[in-house]
Amino acid sequence: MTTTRTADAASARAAELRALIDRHAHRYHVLDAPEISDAEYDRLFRELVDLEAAHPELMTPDSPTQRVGGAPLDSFTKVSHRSQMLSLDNAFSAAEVEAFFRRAERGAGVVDAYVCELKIDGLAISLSYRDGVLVRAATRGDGVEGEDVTANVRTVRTVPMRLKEGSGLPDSFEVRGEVYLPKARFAALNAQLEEAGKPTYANPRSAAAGGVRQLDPGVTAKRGLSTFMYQLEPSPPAHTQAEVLDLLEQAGFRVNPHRHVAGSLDEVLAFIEHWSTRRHGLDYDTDGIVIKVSSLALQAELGKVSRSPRWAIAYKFPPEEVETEVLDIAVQVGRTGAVTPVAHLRPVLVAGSTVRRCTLHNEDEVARKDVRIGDTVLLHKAGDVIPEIVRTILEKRPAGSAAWVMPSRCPACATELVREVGEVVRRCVNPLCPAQRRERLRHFASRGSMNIEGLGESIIDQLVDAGFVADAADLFSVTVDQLLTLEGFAQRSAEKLHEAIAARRTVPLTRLINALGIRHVGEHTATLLARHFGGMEALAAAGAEELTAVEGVGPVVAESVARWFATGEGRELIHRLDAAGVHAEGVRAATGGTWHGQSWVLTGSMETLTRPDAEERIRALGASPGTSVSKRTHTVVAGASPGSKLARAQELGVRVIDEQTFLDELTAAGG
Ligand code: 1X8
Repeated sequence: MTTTRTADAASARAAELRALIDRHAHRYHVLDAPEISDAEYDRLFRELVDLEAAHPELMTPDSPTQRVGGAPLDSFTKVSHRSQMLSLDNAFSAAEVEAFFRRAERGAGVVDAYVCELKIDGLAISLSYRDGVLVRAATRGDGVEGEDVTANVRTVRTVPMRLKEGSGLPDSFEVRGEVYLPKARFAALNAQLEEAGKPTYANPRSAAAGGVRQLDPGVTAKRGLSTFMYQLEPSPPAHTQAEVLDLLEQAGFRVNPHRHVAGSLDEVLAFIEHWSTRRHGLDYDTDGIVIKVSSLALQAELGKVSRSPRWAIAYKFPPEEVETEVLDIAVQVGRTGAVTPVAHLRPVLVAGSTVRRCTLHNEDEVARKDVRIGDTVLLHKAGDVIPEIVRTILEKRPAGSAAWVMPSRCPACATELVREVGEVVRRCVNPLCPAQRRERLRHFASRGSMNIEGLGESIIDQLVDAGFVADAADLFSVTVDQLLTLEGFAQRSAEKLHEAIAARRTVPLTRLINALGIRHVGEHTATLLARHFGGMEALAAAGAEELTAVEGVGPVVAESVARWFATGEGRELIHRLDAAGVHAEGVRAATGGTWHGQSWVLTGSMETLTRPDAEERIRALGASPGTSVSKRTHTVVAGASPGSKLARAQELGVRVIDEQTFLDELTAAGG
């Protein structure tokens, strides 16, 4: 019991927990070698949160619990760097790297070693430590002054809040490096933004910058940023750049493992060659190789010219832009009726894979780029992942070509397409459109939805063409005999697919919600809705207002969900799926609860309840315990020594009650 612990024991345990959590977080995030399970880690973390809540005087600014919170900032303060953050000169060829070698050796005499490092396409940051504790994080800015982004950078798991003991680093120093967003995170973030109908990021770099320059650290915390550090300012006790990297690693910073000490130009060129193709297999963007004179004494001797060091250069990989031809621009009808122009391309290899098609997003985008059928275009991959037409090469445009025009009718059902005010997409609004049906069925069966094994797109097409299936519910009444009439099926394969479909009559609620194909609802939103409502009936009964109260669900999404369940189509499908025996598993027994759909936030410590107990009682009444205060928060319960959440609640006019009132309301609500 934290409340009966003596102050000394509590203080000792808090220190112990901090050390344990730091150690395991480092093993997990930096070394990629966890020693304990996630659940065990969460348990330690939870214990520290509770302990600090019970003994606020034990809270320290470097506590791992401080990574998550922090009140949103209004703007960033300017801060000066300890010394100028330099920018690198570029080299675009082996000859230019050789010229750099000659310049360096002319200035410094013999250079025995160069360090080659991957150039990370992220955002430069500088971290200041004093007596082993992170005190400030700043963006590069103009190199002399940057912005104070400490609250945000504290949420980045690879940034140590406190250095390991005996790291041998100076009492006060800056360490510099890059913050970046892993490619996989970038793809997931954009998918989520697209799902919510919000603008997407052009590449991981801009998504990382958006994450660091966030006014709300809570948003930064969720983005999944990572870091690689490479410079120490001042540099003693190291004598070489190679030692600097080792020292940083030992102190607990994440340092890129792909580094190489080279003794000759040939060795440097071989390193460049090695990574020129292999870089596409990394989980982060690299746009070049940084080559540095390793000796720090020689670096000092070489100095800088204007804003660039004479002891380093950045070899830039040739941009991965390739030319190809637009064979056709087709339009695709999505499951929600959105009509998207898609360029069909002469197949080309770019950033490690062959590209045949590329979305042009919408008609405005086609017009802006003036891409035409027959054009030769420059193609690249945004964030090394998503193919994108950079521009058309006008000099190569064939004579007599015409600007592309969006069809005015649906290519599948000839219904007049509608473009709503303020929208960039045109939609087919015919709910019976065969193209939409087909896409909805594909989506229903797909891996992220019902995940029906063996039910791929071509079989769905066959089932629709044969007239066996018109909507998702029909899938469950397809017979083995019907399957046998389709091309490519034999007794065994027909039975297998029949069984696979039947096996997915019961799926997790998240999958079933996602499978419905509601506009703006993908895996992410489906998870939020499933967690909140616990069952399809509760979700179907919720109005737009109640949906908006779900954390992470905005008014556009709420409106879309409410409308779907209110229309004949939605109701009918739910009813037919139900009749076909399709159900969500693990549905909460009691739907509703007196506080159903409300978000309650706890701050400060309580005398009679531990935080987990309080949260459990909130959940039992159908509400969800939230971690941050927003306009949608129903109530904030303020215990002793409440934190910034109380101030935030007051600012937003959210209802605040004390512990006794909370207990009274729990009792009154039957909790
Ligand atoms: C910029 C970068 C450097 C390194 C990696 N990525 C970058 N974007 C490195 O040295 N490993 S150094 C640098 C700079 O000095 N502007």
